[in-house]
Amino acid sequence: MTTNNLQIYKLTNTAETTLEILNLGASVFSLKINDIEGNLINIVVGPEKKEDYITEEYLQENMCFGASIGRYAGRISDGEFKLDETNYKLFQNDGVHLHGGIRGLQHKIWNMNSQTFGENPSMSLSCFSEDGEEGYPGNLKVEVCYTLTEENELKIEYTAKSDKKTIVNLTNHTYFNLNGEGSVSGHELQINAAKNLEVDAKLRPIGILRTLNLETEKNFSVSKKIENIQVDDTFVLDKLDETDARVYSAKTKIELILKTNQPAVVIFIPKNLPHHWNYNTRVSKQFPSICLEAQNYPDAPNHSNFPSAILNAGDTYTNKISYKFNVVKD
Ligand code: FUC
Repeated sequence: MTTNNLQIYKLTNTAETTLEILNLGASVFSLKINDIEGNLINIVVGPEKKEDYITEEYLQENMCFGASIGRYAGRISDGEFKLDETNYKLFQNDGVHLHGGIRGLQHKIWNMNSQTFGENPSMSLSCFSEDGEEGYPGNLKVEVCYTLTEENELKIEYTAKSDKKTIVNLTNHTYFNLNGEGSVSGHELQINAAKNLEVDAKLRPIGILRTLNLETEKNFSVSKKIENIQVDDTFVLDKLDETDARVYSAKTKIELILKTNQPAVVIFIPKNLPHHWNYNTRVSKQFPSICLEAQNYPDAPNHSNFPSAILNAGDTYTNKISYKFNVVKD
């Protein structure tokens, strides 16, 4: 892959909000939004240059900045699963198949299909994963549609179709920082989830849904400030409310509301980010960003009590994610 293959596409709505999408991984490269004082700030954290996304370090780190992830987002234990009495072996590293493996969709160049301008601008990109790639059955066609509404809602819709029975779990992996700089410690977080998934030392789900008690520092069912803690957890969405999660910064007064048709959200607040490249915003070394990855449960193909991740031949998989941004006025 060369730099010549890399393209950035832009959507701008009438509120001046601008979204940039990189064709590598159909990744959210930046999202610039007006804060309470009318300053346009980039609330998406990622490598500064598009060329950074095709370095060997980028591939190895697999941090998936802004990326569309698949064929299976999250972990699959031992890189194995069974479908109709057939065992499938996937690429794995130390007992874990992560984010679709080393040739996951996040490392492919996606095709630009179409783009609309004016009000509620949108774009659609697609990619293809052939039968047997990384060990998955079925030729899989994947499409993503990004829409930026006039109300500052970023709508992401993934669809996928296979010619054979397979498993699929896609998500978007954007790192947000609602201050456009510094740390997300101090942002408020609320997740409409009473349970998370219990995992082993390699972060592989063991099949148990754990009720979060109120004292647990990772219980965000009531809005609270993000402290200096690393979070890498799957929250099981209650689905009792209109919204699924909310992040808010009192500094910029920017609020992010997540809504999805998915059963879970993986919240990822890394302690640090890799140092191989510069970042596009001046983030702190510690707790610089938060990802809200709407998806099915990791390792669902290996747990009969988890929602099914099976996609039958000819059926359409759909994952709808809405990140709505409001500037809260007192
Ligand atoms: C999240 C996490 C992983 C990983 C990755 C980049 O999905 O669950 O642990 O580090 O993102």
